[in-house]
Amino acid sequence: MHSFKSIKVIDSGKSIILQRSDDTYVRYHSTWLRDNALDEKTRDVNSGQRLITISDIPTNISIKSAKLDKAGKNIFLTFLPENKDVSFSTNWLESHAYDKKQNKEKGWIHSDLKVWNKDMSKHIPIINYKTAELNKPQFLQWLKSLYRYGFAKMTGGKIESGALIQIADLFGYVRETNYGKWFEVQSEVNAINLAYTNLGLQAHTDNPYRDPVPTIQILYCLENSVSGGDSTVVDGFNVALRLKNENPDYFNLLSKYCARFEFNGKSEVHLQSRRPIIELSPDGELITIRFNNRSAAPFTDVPYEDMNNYYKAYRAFSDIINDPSLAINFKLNPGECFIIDNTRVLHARTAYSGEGKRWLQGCYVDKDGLLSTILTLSKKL
Ligand code: NM2
Ligand code: OGA
Ligand code: ZN
Repeated sequence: MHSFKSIKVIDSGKSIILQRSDDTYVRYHSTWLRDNALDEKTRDVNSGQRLITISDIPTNISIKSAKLDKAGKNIFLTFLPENKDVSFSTNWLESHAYDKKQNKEKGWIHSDLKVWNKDMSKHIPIINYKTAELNKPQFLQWLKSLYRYGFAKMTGGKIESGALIQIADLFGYVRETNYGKWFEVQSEVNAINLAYTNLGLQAHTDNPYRDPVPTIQILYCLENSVSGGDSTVVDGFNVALRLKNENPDYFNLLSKYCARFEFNGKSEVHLQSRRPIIELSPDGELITIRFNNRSAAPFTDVPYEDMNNYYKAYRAFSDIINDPSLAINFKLNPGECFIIDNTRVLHARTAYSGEGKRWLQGCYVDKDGLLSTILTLSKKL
């Protein structure tokens, strides 16, 4: 619960300044406040959506008066030239404050996320399918962990084809691609993708050649009686942070230039993308890792002068990805699956052969649905 001690109009009505109980200050602009007014002429009561456009706000807008209630819990503003009264709660203002130090360091990560290494092997977020269905508080905790670590496991699923879709339906919506609503990960003759062979696969993110890239991936085991075929997951954000720590120039090269990715199989599909291996938002947030040796296209967006170092950086990134101290290893059993944030966590498998069969199914799910489920479930519980 926040409260303010004082309020003042400053800058000829173009802003207000509020004094907090700890004597720090926070400012807001008149245009920003008017744009974000919460009254029913500005925000539709049913949808919560904004009814006005930015063009509707007078360019000469200013704040005529600003008052604070006794408890310091609400503020009351009058805007000119509309002569419009608007109020805001202190809590709303604090949770939307922008008058603060901006994070300028490249490669920061959201405070809800936690990077991990091999040590997480002992506390992998794991839930039983039935529990996930029936115990919503436990399910919510598990979803939050999936978001926080970009990795979680589920056990006790049905050993039947398509069971993974029931898991996807628990928290989101399947993203259908040319590989289908879900795909069979099995060794095939004349495989259209190396994933459909018995070869080992270096840790990678899926489908970097797709735009937008698939966000959540479920890999579900129906049979795994071969020798080999073990799974590995690696936190790509941790890899990127370690690269930055060891060699900031390498980190910069991989985030500054676009790589290219391509899938041009014999089937009727030709996918291409142009994105950095380490993608940062304009304000430096680490947002997406794209890494897949099988689908990297020739890099043509790195200047000649930087290509040597770019390759050194690419190799250094790969070496960290291969470092066993960052990896969690396990063998999936029938009815088990793992779920990863494909924009962050890489996955690998060892080669397999011999007697028996290995049959996984995979699908992609949109991450916005996961976040939405976390928020709505949190409100409900
Ligand atoms: N599969 C399994 O991104 C990739 O090409 C990895 C994806 C074919 C959907 C394999
Ligand atoms: C994939 C993949 C891993 C496995 O299908 O994308 O990486 O364990 N498979 O077969
Ligand atoms: Zn894969």
